[in-house]
Amino acid sequence: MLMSFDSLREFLSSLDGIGDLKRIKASVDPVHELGAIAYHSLLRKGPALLFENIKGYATPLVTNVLSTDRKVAVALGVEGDMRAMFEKFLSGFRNPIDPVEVNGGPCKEEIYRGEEVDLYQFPTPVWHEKDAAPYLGTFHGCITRDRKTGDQNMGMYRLMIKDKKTLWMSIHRDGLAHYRQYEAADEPMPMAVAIGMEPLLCVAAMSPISSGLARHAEFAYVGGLRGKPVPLTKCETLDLLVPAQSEIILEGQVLPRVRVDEGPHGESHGFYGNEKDGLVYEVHCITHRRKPIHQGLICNFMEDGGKRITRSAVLWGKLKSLGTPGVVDVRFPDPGCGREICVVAADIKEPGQVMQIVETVWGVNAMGPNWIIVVDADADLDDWNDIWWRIYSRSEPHRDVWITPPRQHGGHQPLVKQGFTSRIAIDATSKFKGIEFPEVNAVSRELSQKVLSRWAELGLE
Ligand SMILES: Cc1cc2nc3c(=O)[nH]c(=O)nc-3n(C[C@H](O)[C@H](O)[C@H](O)COP(=O)(O)O)c2cc1C
Ligand SMILES: [Mn+2]
Repeated sequence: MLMSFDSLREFLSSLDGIGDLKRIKASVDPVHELGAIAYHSLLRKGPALLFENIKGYATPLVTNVLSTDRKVAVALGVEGDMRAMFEKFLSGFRNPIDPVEVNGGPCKEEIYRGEEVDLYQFPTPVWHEKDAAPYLGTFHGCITRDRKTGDQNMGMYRLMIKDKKTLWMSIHRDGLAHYRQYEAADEPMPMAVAIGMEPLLCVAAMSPISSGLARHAEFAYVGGLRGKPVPLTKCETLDLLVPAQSEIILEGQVLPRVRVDEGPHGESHGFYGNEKDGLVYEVHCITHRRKPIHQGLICNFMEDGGKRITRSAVLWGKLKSLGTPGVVDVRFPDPGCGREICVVAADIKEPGQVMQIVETVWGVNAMGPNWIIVVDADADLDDWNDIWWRIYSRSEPHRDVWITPPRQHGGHQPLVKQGFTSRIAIDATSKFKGIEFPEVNAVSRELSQKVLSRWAELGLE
């Protein structure tokens, strides 16, 4: 089943084929209830959820499309272990393919302009109980153009519905850099929003992809991943190109010199947050497929989107290119919101090697993580029971835990909002600890396989 997908629909039918898409026919309230169902299904590593009967709406909404390793593997067209996924993810950077421009496209099957524009036409959830409003943009791409070079960028910046034509947004990085150019010229910034994209395009929108890939960076990257160009089509009212296969496109402009207090909204660090420098996006045209599928996610430290995999892949690639000795695997697990906690598995052969690894990870990753745990090469990085067991049994706090003085930090969690925090590294390996560790008493792999092959026969399935 190695393939690439042109559209969200194709991807969903592939998930359906392996039993990883659940159609929910029961009536569900978009205010709080839908988000809570999505959250509990995430915790249970459930399938993608297609809500077909959202109270008050005919349009369905899909969520949790990349919430498990298996679904990310399908999106990447990879079979095999996490390392195969890392390599595939990185291949898009190595071999980018420029997008192609096409005429029209499915995203233009229906077009609404001016007074016909109504953002409330879609079943947009109030995802968390204390969110200020429905959030229409939670797993999408905001597309803007560099005012000087003409290059396009696509980033995922959340969008809160203010009224039927207005969204408030929280925007940083490349999108904000574009905005500042327009604001300096006292012009509104043209922006298009694509919702319901083939999921790798969402992965590109949520990843820092611009550098080194020149024009249309996010689209060239996904073209590289898919081995074929992403078809883009012209907006109806803006000089911007958007993915032609999208379910829904918004066209509009971000106002210069206007700031609003956006939020609160549940954020990926696990707390509510608001953006005091929020921007105002006015929508003047909506195009969409006939019978569109709306899409979104509930933000939490554990969320849809697979960032624990994509961020791990980026670090893996950097450590590999630097030839960091001994590193065999890395992971940014969900509880660290995919960025603040890093677990590294390494084959330790020399004294001091663990510290060398820690400093390299901090060196290549200026924004974090502020927690690093180094474990032996045989650890299961996806199993917190295993990691915690190693922390308590292989590290002595006075000797194997290192804490730095506070330094600049890009994290957005409440404690470090001022931009400073200290960092901690834990050497939870068994090497150079002054003892020969006794043998581990877990059931061996061979014996495990043998008894597990009898599981059904024993009536345990
Ligand atoms: C679900 C989700 C929501 C996000 N919301 C925001 C947001 O509201 N504002 C923001 O600046 N970044 C947000 N991000 C992070 C950006 O998407 C990320 O920094 C990305 O690199 C931005 O694109 P850019 O590098 O092209 O600017 C979010 C990421 C995810 C996965
Ligand atoms: Mn970018």
